[in-house]
Amino acid sequence: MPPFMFSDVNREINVCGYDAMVKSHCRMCHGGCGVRVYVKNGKVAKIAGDPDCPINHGTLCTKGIASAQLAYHPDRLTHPVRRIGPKGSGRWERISWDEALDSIAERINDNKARCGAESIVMGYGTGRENEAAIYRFANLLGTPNVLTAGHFCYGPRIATGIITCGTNPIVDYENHPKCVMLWGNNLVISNPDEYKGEPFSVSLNKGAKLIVIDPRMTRAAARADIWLQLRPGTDTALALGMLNVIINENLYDKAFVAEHVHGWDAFVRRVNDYPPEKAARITWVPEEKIIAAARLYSTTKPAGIQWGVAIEQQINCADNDRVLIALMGITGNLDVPGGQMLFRTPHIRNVGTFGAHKMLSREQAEKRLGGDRFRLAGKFGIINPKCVWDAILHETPYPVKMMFLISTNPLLTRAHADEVYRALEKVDFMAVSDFFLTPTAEMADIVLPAATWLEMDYIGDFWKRHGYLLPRRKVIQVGQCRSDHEMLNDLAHRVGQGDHWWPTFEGGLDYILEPMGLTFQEFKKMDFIRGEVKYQKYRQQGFSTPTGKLEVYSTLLEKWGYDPLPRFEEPPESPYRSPELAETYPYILITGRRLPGFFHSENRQVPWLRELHPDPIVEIHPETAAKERIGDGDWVVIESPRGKIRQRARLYDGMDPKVISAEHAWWFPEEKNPEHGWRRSNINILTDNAYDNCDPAMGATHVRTLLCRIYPETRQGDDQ
Ligand SMILES: Nc1nc2c(c(=O)[nH]1)N[C@H]1C(S)=C(S)[C@@H](COP(=O)(O)OP(=O)(O)OC[C@H]3O[C@@H](n4cnc5c(=O)[nH]c(N)nc54)[C@H](O)[C@@H]3O)O[C@H]1N2
Ligand SMILES: Nc1nc2c(c(=O)[nH]1)N[C@H]1C(S)=C(S)[C@@H](COP(=O)(O)OP(=O)(O)OC[C@H]3O[C@@H](n4cnc5c(=O)[nH]c(N)nc54)[C@H](O)[C@@H]3O)O[C@H]1N2
Ligand code: SF4
Ligand SMILES: [Mo]
Repeated sequence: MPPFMFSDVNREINVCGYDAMVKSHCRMCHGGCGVRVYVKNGKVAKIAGDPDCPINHGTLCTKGIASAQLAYHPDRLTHPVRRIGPKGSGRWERISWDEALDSIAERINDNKARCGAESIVMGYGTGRENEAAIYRFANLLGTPNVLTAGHFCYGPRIATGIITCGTNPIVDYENHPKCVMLWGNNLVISNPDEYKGEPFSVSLNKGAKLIVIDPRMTRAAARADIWLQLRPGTDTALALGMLNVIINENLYDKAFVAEHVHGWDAFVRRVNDYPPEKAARITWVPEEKIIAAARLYSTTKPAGIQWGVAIEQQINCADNDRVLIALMGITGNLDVPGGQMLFRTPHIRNVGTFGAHKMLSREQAEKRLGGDRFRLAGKFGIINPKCVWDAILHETPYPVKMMFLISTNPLLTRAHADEVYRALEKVDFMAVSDFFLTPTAEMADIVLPAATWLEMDYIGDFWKRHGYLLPRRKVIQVGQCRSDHEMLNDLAHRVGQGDHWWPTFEGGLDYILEPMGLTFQEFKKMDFIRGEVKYQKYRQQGFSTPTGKLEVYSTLLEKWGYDPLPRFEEPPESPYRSPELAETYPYILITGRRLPGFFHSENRQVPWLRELHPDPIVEIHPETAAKERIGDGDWVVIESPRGKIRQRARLYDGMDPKVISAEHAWWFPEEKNPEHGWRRSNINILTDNAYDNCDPAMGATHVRTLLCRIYPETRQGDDQ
C-alpha cells in the first residue's frame, strides 16, 4: 500500500438522493474506522463504513452506525451551564462561553496563586484524542497532576513496552500471523486502541491457529484451537509456566536471545520457579493444556499476542505486560512481518512533544501525586486516582482544590465509587466538559458542551502506535458545542499561555503536522498517512532501552527499587489469600467485560444501542444459580465488603461455577433526577482502591478480580 492516498471526498454527491458525502474518521470508541457520512438538508442522514480505509476496510460497529443518534440526542448539552443550587441539586442556569471560560480561568489563576498549580487536577478518561491538548495545557500551567485511566489501561502497555523493548508491540495483521494468542482481550467486541476485530477475523479465516486465555467462553474462545480457562488474576503464573516449557524444551530463538536479550540467565532462573505443574495449580488450567499452548505458540511462526486490559487491571499489571513481551521476543516474533511490530508513527509532533512535557519544571514534576509510591507510573506522568481523592479529602500530601474533568465519568468508572463521590462533593471547584449532564457532571460548578467526532476537524489516531494518521472532517455543528482542543485553545489565552497556542486550533493541527511539511488543509485532502514500515530494526540499531536489548531483566525497574524480574503475586482478594473473607464472599467476581453498543458509561441514552441491551447483566453459572436459588432473568444483589448493587442474572455455563462476571459503568439517564440511579447497578461501588492492592510499580487498581456473594433481590444476604 502506498504511504499516501488521495481521496475524492465528494465523489458520491447526489448518489442515492443525499446532498453530500464526507469521508471522516469515527471516534465513538477509541476510534479508528474510516466512515462515509451522508448528509441531507444539512443533517447527518446515514453513516457507512469506508472500504478505502486501511483500518476497518468498510466495516463498522453498532456504535459507529448510531453516532447521529448521539449527536442529535435531545438531552445533549448544547450550551455552557453554571450550577445555581447545591452540588447534585440539578439546578443549572445557561451562561455564555465567555462567561464560562472567564470563570474557569479566574479559578485557575486564583488557585495557582494561592495554593500552587499542583492544587489543580486536570482529568480525562480513555483515549478521545484530546489528551495532547490537555497535557499541553496542564504542563504549561505547571500542574503535574493529570488524572487518567492510564494507571490500569493502556498506560501500562506503553510504560512497560518502552522500558522493555522501546515501544508498544502491535500485532501485524496486515501480514497475517499464523498463530494468534488472544490474552485477556475480546477485540471482536472491544475494537480497542490500535485494533479492530475485522483484520483479526480475516487472519483466522486465512487459517491462523488461535489460543485464547480467558476465564469466560467468548466467541473467540469458542473458535480457538486451545482455550485456557484460567482462574482470574493468575495470568503471570500462566505465562511464566509457558515460558518454562518453551525454555526447557528449547523452543526459543537462541540466536535472538544470544544477541538481543539482556539478563537471560537470571530470567531463566526465575522462570524455573514456575514449572508447568505449579502454574497449573495456581491457574486451574490443566498442565497438559499449558504445555500444548506453549508448544503451539512457540513453533507456529509468525505469531502475535493480542493482549487486553484484563491483565492490566490487576496487582500483577506491569509484570503481566512484561512476561508477554518476553514471550514475543524470545520466540523471535518481535518486529517481523506477521508478528509483533514496533511500528513507527509518521514524522509529526506526537502526544509527548505536542503535550509539552518538557515545559513542566522538574520541581513541579516532583510534586506529582503518588509519583514516589508508584514510580513506573510517575515516570510516565500517570497517577493513581486514589492519590487525587486523598489529596482532596485529607489534603495529603497537599490540598487539591480544583478539578477540570474533560471526557470522563469517574463516579462510574473509578474503583470505590463511594470515595470518589466524597471527593467530588468536597472539592472546592469543578469544571466538566461532556456531551451530557452525567452523574459526574451533576457534581460540577460549570459544565461545557463538548462536540462529538461529527462536529470537529482533527488528526485521527494521532496517539496510536500502528503508524497510521487519518483525517477527521467536521460535518455538522450542534448548538454551541465545541471540541475540547478548541475550548482549551481559548482557555489557554485567558490564563497567560497565549504565546504557546494559536488564534484557532487549526494552528495546532498545522503544528502537529509541520515536521512532515504538511498543513491540515493539505492533510484533509488525503485518506491517510502512514509511517515508514521497516522490519527487524533492532539488527541495525538495537532496541531503544538502556542496554539496547530486550530487557527481560529490567534495569530501570531495578534502578527504581523494584524486582527487575517478573513474578506472580496472588490477587489481593482471593480464596487462597483471604480464606476468611471467602467464607462470607465465596465467589470470584470479574468486572467490565465490554458490551458492543456501550462504551463504558456512554450510550445508555442512544435508542438503537439501549434497545440491544436494556439492563445490566451479571453472568452466573447454572450450578451456582441453582445453589443460590437464582433464576435466569432474576434481579440479584451482588455484594462485596465495600457495598451492594443490583444487576440481572443471566445463566451462562461458559465460566467456572466459582466465577461471576458483572458489567460496569451502569447509570440510567432516562431517570431525570440528578442522581440518574448511579449507585444502583454501578459495579465500582464494589471494587476496592486500597494502595496496597494496586500494582506496586504502575498503581493499577485491581478491579478485575475481587470476592463477592450473590443472591436474589427478594432474599436478604444475611440469611445465607
Ligand atoms: N470495574 C471496572 N471499572 C472500569 C473498567 C472495568 O473493566 N471494570 N474499565 C476501565 C477502563 S479500561 C477505562 S479506560 C475507564 C474509562 O473511564 P472513562 O473514560 O471515565 O469512561 P466513560 O464512561 O467513557 O466516560 C467518558 C465521558 O466523556 C464523555 N465524552 C466522550 N467523548 C468526549 C469528548 O470527545 N469530549 C468530552 N468532553 N467528553 C466526551 C462521555 O459522554 C462520558 O460521559 O473505565 C474503567 N473502569
Ligand atoms: N464496545 C466497547 N468497546 C470498548 C470499550 C467499551 O466499554 N465498550 N472499552 C474500551 C476500553 S477503554 C478498553 S481498555 C478496551 C478493553 O478491551 P478488552 O481488552 O477486549 O477488554 P474486556 O472485554 O474488558 O476483557 C477482555 C476479556 O478478558 C477476560 N478476563 C477477565 N478477567 C480476566 C483475567 O483475569 N485474565 C484474563 N486472561 N482474562 C480475563 C474477560 O472475560 C473478557 O472476555 O475496550 C475498549 N473498547
Ligand atoms: S469500532 Fe469504534 S471507530 Fe469503529 S465504528 Fe465502532 S465505534 Fe466507530
Ligand atoms: Mo480502557
